[in-house]
Amino acid sequence: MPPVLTRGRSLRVALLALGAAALPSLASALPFWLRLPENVSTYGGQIDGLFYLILWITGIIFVAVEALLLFFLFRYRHREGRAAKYTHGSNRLEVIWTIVPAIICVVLAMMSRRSWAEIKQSMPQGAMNVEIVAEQFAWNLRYEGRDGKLNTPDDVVSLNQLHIPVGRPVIVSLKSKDVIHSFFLPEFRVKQDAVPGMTTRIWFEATRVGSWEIACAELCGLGHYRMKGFVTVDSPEDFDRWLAEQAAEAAKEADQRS
Ligand SMILES: [Cu+2]
Repeated sequence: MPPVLTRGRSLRVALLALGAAALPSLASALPFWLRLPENVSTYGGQIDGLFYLILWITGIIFVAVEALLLFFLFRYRHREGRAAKYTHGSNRLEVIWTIVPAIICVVLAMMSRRSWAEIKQSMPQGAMNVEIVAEQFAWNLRYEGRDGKLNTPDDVVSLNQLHIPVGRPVIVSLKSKDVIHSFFLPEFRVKQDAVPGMTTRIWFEATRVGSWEIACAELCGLGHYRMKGFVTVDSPEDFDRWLAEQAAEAAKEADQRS
């Protein structure tokens, strides 16, 4: 027996199909200065689709409202001998412009819910773990060493240099030593506050090799502008080599000290 399509289900399927068909074309119709930066994250496309959809809806409403405002300013300008008329307004119009935005908000919430659950509420399997501690004005990074566990003697630490392998999810445990910072990777569509006294977990996965910037997106003090790091996405072999080099260097330094 074919699956029964209830009314709610058909509506959802129709909305998703409409969204899937319309979203890719939304970005290409925008001028370059309204487009988002390059996307190198597996879930970036979903987020961009929602952003562009909201931008189009609010953009069209903004232009229509401003055009009407100008039209009415001109149409009902002062003229000698024309008296103002008092009106109670229109109940029907008020119901329409209350219900239409409410429906738009509910549809957007339904469309965002799935992405939110996927990105924020569950962590991927087989991910690499990195601990990042923000402080005024730097990013302290800690990688799991050969044992695949964090906070053991073979951990590798680095300052402001985040290296990750391409095609493997990374889970970041984010902390702060002093004030609230915000870990921002624009090209990965990642932005998360680092709050003193708590650990926040986020994940992302790179789709291509390259180098981009880590920014702090929270005004965290006088040196906020120079709280900058770099994220380098390596091939898995290059990443393993980099991690081994860092571990060897740390071991040499420890030897020299003792
Ligand atoms: Cu900061």
